[in-house]
Amino acid sequence: MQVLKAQVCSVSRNNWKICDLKGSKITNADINNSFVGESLPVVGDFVDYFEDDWGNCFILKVNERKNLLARHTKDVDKNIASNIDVIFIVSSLNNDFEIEKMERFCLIATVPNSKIVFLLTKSDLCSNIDKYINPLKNRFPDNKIIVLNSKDINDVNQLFSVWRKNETAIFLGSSGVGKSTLINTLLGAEVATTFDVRESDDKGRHTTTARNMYFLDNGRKIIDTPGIRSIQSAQNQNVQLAFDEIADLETKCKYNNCSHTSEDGCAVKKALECGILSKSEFERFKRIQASKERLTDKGKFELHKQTKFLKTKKIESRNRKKQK
Ligand SMILES: Nc1nc2c(ncn2[C@@H]2O[C@H](COP(=O)(O)OP(=O)(O)OP(=O)(O)O)[C@@H](O)[C@H]2O)c(=O)[nH]1
Ligand SMILES: [Mg+2]
Ligand SMILES: [Zn+2]
Repeated sequence: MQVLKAQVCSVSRNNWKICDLKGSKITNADINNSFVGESLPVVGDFVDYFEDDWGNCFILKVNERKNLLARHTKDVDKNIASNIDVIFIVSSLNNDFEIEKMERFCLIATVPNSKIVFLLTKSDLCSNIDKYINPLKNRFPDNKIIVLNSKDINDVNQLFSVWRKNETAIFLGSSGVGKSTLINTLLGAEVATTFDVRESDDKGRHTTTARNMYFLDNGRKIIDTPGIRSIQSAQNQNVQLAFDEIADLETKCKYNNCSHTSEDGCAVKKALECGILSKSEFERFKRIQASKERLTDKGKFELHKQTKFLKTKKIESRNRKKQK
């Protein structure tokens, strides 16, 4: 059996597509029965795979990730993408804009070895841009903000000032903010489906359902994602980070035994620096954590669910073989 290398370029529920490193040849892939790893492959992952005599591809393992974007929910599907250099948090300049929502996206985007840039879309439809930019600047003074019309290539070219050749970027944001529209403008073709937002409140209709990576001619890669439902609105939500969100930050540090003081790749430090986490909040978290002896181990739970999924797959494939 010859072990080959590829990158995961599309994930939709439990369907994976892999491609060669230039993105020219794309094939469906399944998870091999012997798959080992803490979590299932996500878009952006470099993987080892093999091809059987019938041309079917099976993923054997995920190579070490530079970083992993994930969110904490009760869903199984909490991992978003990996190996990202630039995270564009996208919002439109209209009623859908909420600073609390940007904070939540920032939390997801706080991963090692990457930078966060805000994209404010639909500038062509907005008459008071300052109303949106000013609070964002106040909240995140260190992050770049780009204002644009997603359909205008001259505007979209601004992205290349923060996104270099051979870097991978991702669009994160609510439904309807123009993530797929940006993809189409970048590629100069209608490769991603887009759909009008609701007029009453500017909310999108969850048009994109898969995570897809696209290859630009200049060596850059871009990932389109579905609008995240749980971050649809932060109204009536406590702005402070939830307990499990801070716990989640700690799992994103580069080193397992990180002391969150001077290590590089420390996600907690990064969150403190960019202002989504305050020092007092973090102190409070540590106190509560110390007093809680049996903190539910989300990681183990997640792993348990994924192992269960793989087991089910094994049984299915065994049954298929029996039927043959
Ligand atoms: N005028 C204008 N319309 C825009 C702009 N960006 C996006 N749109 C429109 O907004 C609607 C939603 O855009 P999409 O690209 O589908 O949004 P999305 O973020 O991909 O949404 P989901 O796939 O549902 O997460 C479409 O009708 C787009 O044409 C913009 O900058 N200006
Ligand atoms: Mg879309
Ligand atoms: Zn740390």
